[in-house]
Amino acid sequence: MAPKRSIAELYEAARTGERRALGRLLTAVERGGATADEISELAHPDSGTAHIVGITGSPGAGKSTLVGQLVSDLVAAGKKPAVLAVDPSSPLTGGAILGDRIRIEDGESEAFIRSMATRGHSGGLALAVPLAVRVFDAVGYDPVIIETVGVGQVEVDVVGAADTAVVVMTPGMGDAVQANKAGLLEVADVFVVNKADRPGANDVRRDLDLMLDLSHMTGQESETGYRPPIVMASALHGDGSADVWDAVEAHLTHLDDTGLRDARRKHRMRTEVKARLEQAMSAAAEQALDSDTGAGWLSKAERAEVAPTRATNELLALLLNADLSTIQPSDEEHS
Ligand SMILES: Nc1nc2c(ncn2[C@@H]2O[C@H](COP(=O)(O)OP(=O)(O)OP(=O)(O)O)[C@@H](O)[C@H]2O)c(=O)[nH]1
Ligand SMILES: [Mg+2]
Repeated sequence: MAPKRSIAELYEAARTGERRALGRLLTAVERGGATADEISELAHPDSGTAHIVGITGSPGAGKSTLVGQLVSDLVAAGKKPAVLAVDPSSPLTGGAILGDRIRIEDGESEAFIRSMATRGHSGGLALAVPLAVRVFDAVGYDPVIIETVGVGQVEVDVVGAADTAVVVMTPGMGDAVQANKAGLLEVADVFVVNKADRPGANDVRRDLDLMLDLSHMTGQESETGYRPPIVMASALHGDGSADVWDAVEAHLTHLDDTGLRDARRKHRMRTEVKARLEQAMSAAAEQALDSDTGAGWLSKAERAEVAPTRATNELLALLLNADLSTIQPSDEEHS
């Protein structure tokens, strides 16, 4: 058996195109902890060029079908796309893997498709997705496509932090209204009305157009003159994917022309560091509570000798004086 390779060795192998090494790095990214941090240190200097595209929309909207089509088109055009299909581990689906429906033809080995499970903790997603994207970028994949169901705030954040956010809708069920409620209207750079082979597709388009008219004065259109296009598609039948990608590329051109791509990068960095900070702070809070001092303040509060506010402030003072670098995420965060 070959000796176990170090993270640095795996990274170098992934850089030269070894898919198995890349797969192992991504598994480590998913687990988080110190190994994931090491991967981040290695990959960061090599990353920053890939076009990051988020694709979201309600369950079953046809995201994976569309992504599969886009990947075929991109590979045919000589590109090296990567796809990260984020699995929200929904109790409803029993954590069924979203990426399963992304079908890749034989010979399309230039593409790399990966499903990422979050194992029930939303903090993991906020940390693992940006790092996985960074790894894909660093080892030479471009574009990097993230597929996620647009249900929770974390998913909206993930997609909103992409260079280009694509929101997929379908006829019926008031999708446009739902997307508006979920906050997807603000983050969308391109709208796709998929399943345009079904009745009602034009109604969705009209609803969306109206909503864009209404948000016109406050949204990005008034600031930059960019109005998210609405692209009709029937991904299952191979229709519209080329138009979708044209719109995605036009958006990237818009970002470059206006200097907004840098703003997206900054926003992305802030979102990632904030998520890391929040996770570190939460781990630190647990540690403080488990310490002797923490137990002391807790029992004082229980005996009504101090109010919980006082106990909190005392522990907070302790935390802010502590060396945060010595605080490691607790084990259950990563198991
Ligand atoms: N009629 C029609 N059906 C489609 C179209 N695109 C996808 N579908 C079907 O819709 C169903 C869901 O497609 P997926 O691509 O898995 O949808 P998804 O948004 O990735 O689903 P989740 O990842 O589970 O949220 C499948 O049965 C597809 O065959 C389309 O353009 N027209
Ligand atoms: Mg899917």
